[in-house]
Amino acid sequence: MNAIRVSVAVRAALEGHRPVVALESTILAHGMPFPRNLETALAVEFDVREAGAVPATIAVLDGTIHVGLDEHELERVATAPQMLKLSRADLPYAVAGGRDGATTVAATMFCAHQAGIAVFATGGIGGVHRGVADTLDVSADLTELARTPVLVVCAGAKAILDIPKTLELLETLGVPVGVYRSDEFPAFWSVSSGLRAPLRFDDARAIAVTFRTARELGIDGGMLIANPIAAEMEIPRNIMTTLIERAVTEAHDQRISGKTLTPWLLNRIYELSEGRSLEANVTLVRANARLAAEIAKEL
Ligand code: PSU
Ligand code: MN
Repeated sequence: MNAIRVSVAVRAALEGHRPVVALESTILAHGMPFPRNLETALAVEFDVREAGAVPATIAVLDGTIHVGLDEHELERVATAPQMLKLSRADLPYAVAGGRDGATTVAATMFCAHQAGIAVFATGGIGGVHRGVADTLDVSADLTELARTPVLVVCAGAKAILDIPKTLELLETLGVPVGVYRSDEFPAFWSVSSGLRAPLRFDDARAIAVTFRTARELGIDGGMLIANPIAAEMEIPRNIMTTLIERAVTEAHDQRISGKTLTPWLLNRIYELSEGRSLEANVTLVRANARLAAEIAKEL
């Protein structure tokens, strides 16, 4: 398809059946401030390469879906003021209109699959928002996991979401959810969410074998692996809870809703935590990239 441009390095890796890890761009354009976002993008690509795989950061530039960005393109994603936030529903508009946009987990999964990439690393996924009974705000990331056969490595879900309902919906949608080397589902900055891991995996090979088995059984859709943040880097749950509740209340009072809600909450929590959350965020994304590379090698 003409709308997709796969970089030379990524195409060579795919043709040579070498491991490739997809990376999203919304976390860069809408999830972290400059210049930390660009530094993180470069560091995460470095980690994927060092672990023996080829990184493929995905974004839409001038209406073309780019799978694999060079340094100049990464800088554009990290600095352009008019980057749209693109979920699955927004991709046709951005491509048809020749626009620039960063891809969410949902859109990145879709584009990765179109390019033939099966493993994708990110920070946190979208999910069921608090107050869902009033807003029906459920991230398209969950329905994408139900329909697109890409394995997503994350650090769990932030408590800006309703984590129990997010796990319930993933189960309903038939998405296997595993936690790497823990019996508890992690909450992004925190090792603990108080919720049990639906499945537990202790090595990358077991994850890869399970994902391959889903394909062999004809079970559609993706798989979610949560990789808990390293204990020495975590921000304990009780510290985050106060900040998150304040941000969620402010968002509600200011009637922030729809696709701006997640970036708004992330930015507000960054402000409220005086940037402390950011270093933990960078650490966990890098760890997820390395685990994703190990899984991609096993596939
Ligand atoms: N959650 C995070 N960090 C993020 C996002 C979610 O902890 O950067 C981004 C991801 O790109 C995710 C998107 O796919 O927000 C979800 O947005 P929404 O809730 O509007 O679907
Ligand atoms: Mn939403």
